[in-house]
Amino acid sequence: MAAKLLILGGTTEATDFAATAAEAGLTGIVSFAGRVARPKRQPLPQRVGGFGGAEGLAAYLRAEKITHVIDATHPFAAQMSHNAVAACTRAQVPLVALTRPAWQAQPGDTWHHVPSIAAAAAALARPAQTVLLAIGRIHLAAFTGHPQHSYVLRLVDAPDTPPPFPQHEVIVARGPFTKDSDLALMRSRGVSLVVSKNSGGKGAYAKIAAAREMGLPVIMIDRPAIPDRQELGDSAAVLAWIAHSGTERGV
Ligand code: 3Y8
Ligand code: NAP
Repeated sequence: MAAKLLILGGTTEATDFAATAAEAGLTGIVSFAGRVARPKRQPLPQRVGGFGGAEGLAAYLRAEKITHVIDATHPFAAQMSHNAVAACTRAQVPLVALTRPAWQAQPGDTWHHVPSIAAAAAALARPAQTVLLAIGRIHLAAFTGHPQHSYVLRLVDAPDTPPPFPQHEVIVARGPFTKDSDLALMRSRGVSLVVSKNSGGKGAYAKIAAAREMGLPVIMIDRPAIPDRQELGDSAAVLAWIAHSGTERGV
């Protein structure tokens, strides 16, 4: 039976792999949660919306006769990754994660590692500053306990209600970002502190490189725990895995 892939997307790596798979003549579908108004067009057919938990995903895998799942979601999409492990075990479908390594501090970096979004908010208990809060929209509410700061908020879509911060500016922009554009943004706003997830990859790194150049501290949120699964680091390795794991199952 020919391979039919489900790519759990939402990252640069997912888009790159979808192009690789399309060029290799593979069929499949790229899946988005529906977090932003217009998800990026993919080189394969795409779907938008949750599956209804691990159970819903297992049912989807069976109904769509998916032969391989590639979890290329963001390292902070921990629930999706948990569900993918559970559903692929239940539906007996091979699963691999396409991941990118966490960023490592370079000489000149001043990082304060925190284990969670809540811990990052707690670390803002300090005198008023201008803070670049570039962690998206979903977790903004966690930071409302420190209204002394002036926040520069970067969001993919314009918010339908003003974010709950007395002093804030919304920058509506979608990555990937460049160091020069982030330097210009951070200098023009007088940013003196950056809050970031340790997302890895290139698309979100610009603010980290800009902080280093400006000698600014970064509150760096470490990644959430994700269950054990096979992890690969590039599209070619995933293509090889698809070829190999297919034969293993005798499909
Ligand atoms: C909907 C789908 C591609 C993928 C591009 C990557 C890079 C640019 C940088 C900052 C950091 C942030 C955020 C970010 C980046 C890439 C990648 C990445 C960070 C899109 C996309 C979807 C999302 C969802 C969105 C979250 C938000 C997070 C903004 C597409 C553009 C902050 C993560 O408004 C919301 O609800 C936004 C939600 C999850 C985190 C959050 O908690 O708010 N991503 N981002 C996916 C879906 O519906 O399934 O249109 O491309 C994808 C990308 N965003 O193909 O080029 O690979 O990581 N995304 C973070 O890293 O901290 C911005 O501003 O400096
Ligand atoms: P999450 O908290 O791990 O997942 C919450 C629920 O959203 C999941 O249980 C699932 O709903 C649905 N979901 C998540 N990703 C999905 C996908 N690719 N396709 C279909 N349903 C999905 O997820 P998240 O952190 O909100 O991330 C959502 C999306 O944004 C993912 O595609 C991720 O790659 C992308 N993204 C996230 C971040 C981030 O910082 N979190 C950054 C960049 C991109 P059901 O349980 O109903 O199936």
